[in-house]
Amino acid sequence: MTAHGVLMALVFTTFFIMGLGYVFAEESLGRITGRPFGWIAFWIAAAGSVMAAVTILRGQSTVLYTFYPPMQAHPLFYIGATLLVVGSWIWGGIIIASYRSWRREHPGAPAPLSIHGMLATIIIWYLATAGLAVEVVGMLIPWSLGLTDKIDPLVARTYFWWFGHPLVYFWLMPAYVLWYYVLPQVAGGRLFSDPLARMAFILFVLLSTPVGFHHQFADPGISAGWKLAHTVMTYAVIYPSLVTAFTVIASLEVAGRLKGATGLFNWIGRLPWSDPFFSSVALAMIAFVFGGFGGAINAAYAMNAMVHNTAWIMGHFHVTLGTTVALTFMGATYWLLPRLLGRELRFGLLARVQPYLWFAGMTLFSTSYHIAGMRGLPRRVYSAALTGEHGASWHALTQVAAAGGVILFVSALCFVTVVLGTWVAGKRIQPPAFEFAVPLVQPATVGIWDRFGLWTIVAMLLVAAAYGYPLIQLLSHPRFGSPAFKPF
Ligand code: HAS
Ligand code: CU
Repeated sequence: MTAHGVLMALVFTTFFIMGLGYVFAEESLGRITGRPFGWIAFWIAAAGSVMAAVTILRGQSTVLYTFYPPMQAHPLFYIGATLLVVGSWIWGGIIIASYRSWRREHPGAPAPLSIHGMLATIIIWYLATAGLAVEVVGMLIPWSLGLTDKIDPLVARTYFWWFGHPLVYFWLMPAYVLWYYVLPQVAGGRLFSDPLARMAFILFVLLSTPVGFHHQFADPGISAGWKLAHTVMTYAVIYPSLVTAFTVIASLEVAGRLKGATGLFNWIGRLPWSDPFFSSVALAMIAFVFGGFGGAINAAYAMNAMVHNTAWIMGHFHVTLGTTVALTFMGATYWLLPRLLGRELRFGLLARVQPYLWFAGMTLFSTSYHIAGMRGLPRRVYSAALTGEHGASWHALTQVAAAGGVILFVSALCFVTVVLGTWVAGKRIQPPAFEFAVPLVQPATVGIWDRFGLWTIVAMLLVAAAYGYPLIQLLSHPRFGSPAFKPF
């Protein structure tokens, strides 16, 4: 389970996002400044990932992907994870350098929307990983090396969730870039509004981080007032996703109407549902209706008490991360491969079926886990036998989830088959051009949403406001600490 969580949630996403950033730097800016550093970053991140994975597979780091202390992993797990992040930091620096080099040649022009979105992602990532660095470098590594004998779980968790919530937008925003900047083009439409997209990205920069306590409602030692403040911010950060829902659907409606649809809803049928990129993203969006709705439930203090630490949460993050983000990335792979490799997609039929299989599998998996969670099935608890009074009401649901898991596995096999088949045996073709969505109205000059320096400062102030006082309060109490636990 730890390997699954770490490799899917942290490794797969980070590498895909780094690659996507390079594609946009190359295609939208015409350059990758400091390319050799990109390779250094890649190898650092790869070495770190392998290091962490080996200690997990050897059974020395059974800590799940949130690596909550006082469960303790092998030092190389934490060091490996740190190297993955260091690689991503270098990557962020390269994208920023590419942008700055482009900016010198294009004074006064707004950045291409893809780069705008990637820059916002990178700023969030730097703000978020600051918290992670304090936790991992300041607490977990010395403790796992035996330099300190106790750890304070609550303080560590607080640093972790400073990182952990913006982490989910680090995953989501590159998907949004694809929705705004590629999807309308593939669907044959226009981007409905460029400024709305830019605004949404900046709102994420501001609001992604000061929300982490919505993962710690059940934790003692953090006052209710601060939990409420983070709740309010969480509801605020839902807004840019609602804006995204509006803008992207409007863009798709434009596409359908350009293809001749005139009725209220018949534009939906005119969309290219058999194109694997389009269907992946469209299904990813439909999943996010449920993922976002569930998120709003999680964020409500009282309702959170019903779902916290239950299987509901696994249901939630398999629709959001496991479908909205992962399916968008898989769909984007179908769009990228011919362009990057100059090869036609091999096994096209599998590519067309795969997104639907994923959606079907995840519907079974996630719905049953949401329900099981409401019936109290705990998460993060190892139980091979679901027996007893409660067990019976969970058992059938976990069987449905397992059936979903089998469909997901088949879908993943289809994906890997198409990717490998295309890579080694796809028919050679002239690589199709990278074509990006054209907005209905092209922004002429730099506007308020392009002022990255300003928004970064505001975001830093918001992080300081959200975490400064609670952390001082936490650290000012006598801390006792916990010895390490290795449950397996
Ligand atoms: Fe979450 C827990 C709240 C979004 C991931 N979340 C998690 C965990 C993960 C995760 C991994 O407040 C577990 C952490 C752990 O291990 O403990 N989450 C939210 C909220 C949002 C949200 C308010 N989460 C995400 C995203 C994730 C993600 C995105 C990954 C990528 N989440 C929580 C909370 C917890 C939590 C609590 C802690 C629970 C606990 O107690 O432990 C919001 O960002 C959601 C906003 C989204 C929307 C949806 C907009 C809809 C769109 C699509 C429209 C499409 C349509 C159909 C209409 C409001 C953009 C299209 C039609 C066509 C024809 C194509
Ligand atoms: Cu969160």
